[in-house]
Amino acid sequence: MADRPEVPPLRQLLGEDTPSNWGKWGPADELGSLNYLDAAQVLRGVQHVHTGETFTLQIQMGYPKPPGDPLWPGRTPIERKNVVDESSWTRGEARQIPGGMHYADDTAFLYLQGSTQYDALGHVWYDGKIWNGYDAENTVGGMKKASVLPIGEKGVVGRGVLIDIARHRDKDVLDKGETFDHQDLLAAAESQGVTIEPRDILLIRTGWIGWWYRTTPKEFFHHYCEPGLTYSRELVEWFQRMEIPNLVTDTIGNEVSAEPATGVALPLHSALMRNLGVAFTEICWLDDLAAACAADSRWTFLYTAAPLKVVEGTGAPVNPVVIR
Ligand code: UVW
Repeated sequence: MADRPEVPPLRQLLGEDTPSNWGKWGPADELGSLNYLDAAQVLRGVQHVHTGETFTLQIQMGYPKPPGDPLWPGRTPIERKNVVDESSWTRGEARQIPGGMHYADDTAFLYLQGSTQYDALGHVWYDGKIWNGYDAENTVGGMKKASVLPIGEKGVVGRGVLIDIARHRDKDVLDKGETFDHQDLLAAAESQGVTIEPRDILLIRTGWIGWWYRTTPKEFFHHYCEPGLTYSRELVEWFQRMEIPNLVTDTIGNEVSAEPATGVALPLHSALMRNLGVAFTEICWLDDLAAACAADSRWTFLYTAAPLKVVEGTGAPVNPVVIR
């Protein structure tokens, strides 16, 4: 049998001295780099509203026809079930309400990461520790620490900047496994005529989710490897130095699925989310926003979002709203 190259453990890839923000906001912190988004950042974001156009960044939940919803392999789409409707009264099953109002009710089974979502900071870990050094035992049976709840309680508001890597590379969508790093982001920003500033909420468009709706699941998942940011020590240091609070992309995983040099899966989840406390927002719809930004060459705006306040949740659906 041919030798298979060893995939190094995360600790080895990232190094023992990997950049970390653990303890920066105290031993009880569960918000991580979202702490950077104070009132001054909200007011800075407001300064980038010029026309009042609004854009919602969530994809539809329960897309009604093929291909359905884009999901990380192994997750299943929302199962929404109507349990009360007009037929409940026709059949005489529903309770009469004084005044005669009728109503409809639904239930839903869903993966909390099964649509546009915020990951809880404790969503991923290695070496038995989640964000801020909390023991991974806190994830058992529900997240007792670093769940999505503190993000929902806070709300995420600040200046957003969109970097359109697909447009920069003159493509509708990046190729499977295609990578880019912070230097590419800076080059794309320069060509867009925008500067990424400290504490910006960083939105990156690859065209990947748009492609989901134009192709078939078979093609999408064939040799599955999403395009995206790829790990380097310099990139992690750049995120830390720039105090980026939130990474928002139109991919399912916010980074290339496997780091090309070593094959390590999703190392930036650990390097940025676990170690720096950067909030991850995934599966966003950025095509309409990008088209508007390109049309008037304005790539900054007010970004607002608040994931659902799911107690002990590993993540939660969200519909971010951008105001230009
Ligand atoms: C995984 O948890 C694997 O991915 P995501 O952060 O995209 O939900």
